[in-house]
Amino acid sequence: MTSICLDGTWDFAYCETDEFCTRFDSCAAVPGCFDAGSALFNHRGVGWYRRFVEISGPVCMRLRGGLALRVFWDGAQVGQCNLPYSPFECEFDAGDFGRHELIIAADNRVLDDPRQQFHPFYDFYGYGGIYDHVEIHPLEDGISRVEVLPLSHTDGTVKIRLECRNSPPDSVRLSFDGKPAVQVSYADEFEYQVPDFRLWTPESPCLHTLCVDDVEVRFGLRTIRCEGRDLLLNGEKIKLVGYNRHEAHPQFGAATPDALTIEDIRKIKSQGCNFIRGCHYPQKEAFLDACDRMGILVWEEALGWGNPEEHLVCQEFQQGQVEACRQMVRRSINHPCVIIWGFLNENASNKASARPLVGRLAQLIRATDPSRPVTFASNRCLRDCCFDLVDIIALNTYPGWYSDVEGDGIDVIRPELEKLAAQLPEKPLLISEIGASAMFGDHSECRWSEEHQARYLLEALECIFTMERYTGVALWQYCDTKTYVNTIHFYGRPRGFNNKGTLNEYRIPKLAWKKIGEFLATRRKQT
Ligand code: ADA
Repeated sequence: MTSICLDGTWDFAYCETDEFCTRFDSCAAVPGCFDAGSALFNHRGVGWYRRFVEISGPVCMRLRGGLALRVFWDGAQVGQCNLPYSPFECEFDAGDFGRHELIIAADNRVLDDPRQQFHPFYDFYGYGGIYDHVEIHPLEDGISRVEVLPLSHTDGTVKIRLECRNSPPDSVRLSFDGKPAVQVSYADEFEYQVPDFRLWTPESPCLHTLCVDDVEVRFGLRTIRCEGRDLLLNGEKIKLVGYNRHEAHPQFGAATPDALTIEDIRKIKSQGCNFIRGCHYPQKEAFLDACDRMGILVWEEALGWGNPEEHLVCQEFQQGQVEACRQMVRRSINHPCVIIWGFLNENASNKASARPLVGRLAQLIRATDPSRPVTFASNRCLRDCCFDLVDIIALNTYPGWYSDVEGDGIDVIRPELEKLAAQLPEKPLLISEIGASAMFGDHSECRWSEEHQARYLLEALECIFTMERYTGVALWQYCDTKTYVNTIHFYGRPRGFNNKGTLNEYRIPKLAWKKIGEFLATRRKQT
């Protein structure tokens, strides 16, 4: 199954409506976001991308973009994805061998309609374009998909799941790590012991390959499960320490170059962290690959942000969420770095009407992948009524930052975290967001200064390390990120950015970054 990568310079046109475009008067990079560049900065409309491809017969095209994509092949629509950031597979018949016209329309218009998956009030910019590499491959008979789910970290047993195109063969060839293949009878699902297995851990992220007939996948052998208040990685209690990270950069939008993504992960790892929450949508493949290789533990989540009751009860919204979770799990299931599945960040989970959707998504994910815990990040904290539906309790809390308090607000962090720890049910408890804004270069020592932010985040970290009850923390956030200005966030988002990054949007460190590095280095020496 040889994929053709379609990255490069495509013909391009921009229109304000979605009328089919025939005049391509410009060019654009794929991957790329048309509204991040100077010509169409902040525009909302439809970007039309075109190129020609030589391929024939039944094919599958993989792409990821926003906010809504439509795919046209020789003028006819062959696919559509209304799920922003979602890894999308588009299958169609490419026809006879020859030169075919491929057009992808990326629509970034945002409607405030409950049926939509992206909303104007989300606190991150909804870029228009093709966010990730575009690949196309011929669909051939035989094995079409291989999933490997680790079952045991002690004897190396995995569950192998196979999918076939057309009728399954009687037997398949299995080869681990390039070793001589063994022939086994075909089954949709079976258990197997990986020969000479090595565990995947953050310290030693060993990876294996499995080749089933002609399909090769990479996987890591590790287990992750909840036991009482603890999260166990390979049977041992683990503390997660890291950041929330958006896939964004002012010059590239959501279509960040892989080099930047990999460098971000390297920085986070070398600072002494072991965890990234990929907020608030499915991640790009290069991110997951790099986390697999560098030993970073990942929380991957489906798109959602502060969705009110009105969205949660809307049939079309629910259907979109179900499909987004399905696509995310299907795409990322073999990545050992992913240890937590999430969805619906800060939904109205204090309302009973949230329970059907939260419960449905958790069940759906577990049915496809019973090997990882499921959660959502709650900002309803003690008022939440959905914690019984998920495996980990994850809280977004900003004590002393958003709350109205005297002074710098830092001394309220510990009491607040103690209060939450004392009152929440017996499940692993994670702080999925905590942070304070700092304007890059502000050294006034007041709120919004780099000094204040550094003190705030150090206190949060100190609490997490000294309070046994907490399974970990994802600080908010790795770097500053572009958001909307004309919404409810206006007063808290100077420059149109969420300024709670420990680096600015160009990855230049603020004081907090340096201080957190020192803090983690000292802790490493002590243990
Ligand atoms: C929320 C949300 C984040 C961000 C943050 C903030 O918790 O999940 O996306 O908006 O608040 O900066 O206020």
